[in-house]
Amino acid sequence: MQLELMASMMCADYGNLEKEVKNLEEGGIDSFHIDIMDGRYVPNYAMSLNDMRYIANTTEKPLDVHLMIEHPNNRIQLFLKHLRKEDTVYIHPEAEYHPSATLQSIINAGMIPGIAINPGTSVETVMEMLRIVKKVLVMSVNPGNAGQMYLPYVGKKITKLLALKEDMDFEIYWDGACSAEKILEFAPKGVKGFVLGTTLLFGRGKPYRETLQAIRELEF
Ligand code: S6P
Ligand code: MG
Repeated sequence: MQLELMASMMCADYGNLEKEVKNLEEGGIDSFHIDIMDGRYVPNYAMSLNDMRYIANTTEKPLDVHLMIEHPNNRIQLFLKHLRKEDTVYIHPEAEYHPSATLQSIINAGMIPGIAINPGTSVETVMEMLRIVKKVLVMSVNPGNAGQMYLPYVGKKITKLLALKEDMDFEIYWDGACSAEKILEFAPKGVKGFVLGTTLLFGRGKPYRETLQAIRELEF
């Protein structure tokens, strides 16, 4: 199984953003993970619309847009109009009254619909949305910040999702504190992709190419 590796761009060096994008591309990254925050749904701001547009104009690789904003339905078109068909948009179901309507807007615009599931959110509460989405982003930390500790109870939820993914036709992705150990443990079970942040990729003093190659060579 070909692993998908996404770079968490809130962890990148903003003094050299274009160079960061190019180095990641040359290193073999599959897509760029864009953490959009509104300071309300999560206690941080991180990236915003202009950062997303800049990266969209700098690369032809897909974007993986993770909306951590209240009521995404009110603002979804602002994001969708800058995206391409191969891009994914994740919403947090708790952040909207009618999240399935927001997912439908993503589908209607031609992008790939996804939901992000917080550590404290159960599979049961998002069951109906699993029928709509193509991707499920499992948060193994609480959303809002990079560099947090892995929350071990999330593992049980991944096991539940793995049992549902074939019938309900979605893929599972990992976001938060992603280490080589976690990839080694969860990729063979069927987790399709991993968001790489400060734990494994950024600020480690190693060229991205070296890190990404080492991940691709992990033996499952
Ligand atoms: C967290 C965000 C994530 C982080 C990523 C950072 O709210 O959704 O995408 O940026 O988890 O990775 P790490 O290895 O620093 O936890
Ligand atoms: Mg994220």
